[in-house]
Amino acid sequence: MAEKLDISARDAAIEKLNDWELVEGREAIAKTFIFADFNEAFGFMTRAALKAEAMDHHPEWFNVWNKVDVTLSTHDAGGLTALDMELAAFMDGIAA
Ligand code: H2B
Repeated sequence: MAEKLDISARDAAIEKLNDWELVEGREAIAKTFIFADFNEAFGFMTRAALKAEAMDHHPEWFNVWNKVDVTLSTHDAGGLTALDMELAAFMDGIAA
């Protein structure tokens, strides 16, 4: 099972990401992705879903038209792990 990152490793990993923020009140990171339209937003979600399934690590997310709110946390570990950072970096890469 993935190990929870300690605070300094967690903060260093978040720094390397593009605009992800710690969620208040729980150990998770979140980001809102805005796309040109639903087609682009859903394309992003489709690519991210395939990656998530391959990793067996799944996002919490909410989509309205061109907007995708994503929250990442490792439920099994009760906090943030390298898996969250890997999936966040992947999402940054495909949204760029
Ligand atoms: N996704 C996330 N974000 N955290 C988990 O702990 C997790 C997951 N665990 N996807 C996986 C599935 C686990 O429930 C299955 C049984 O491997």
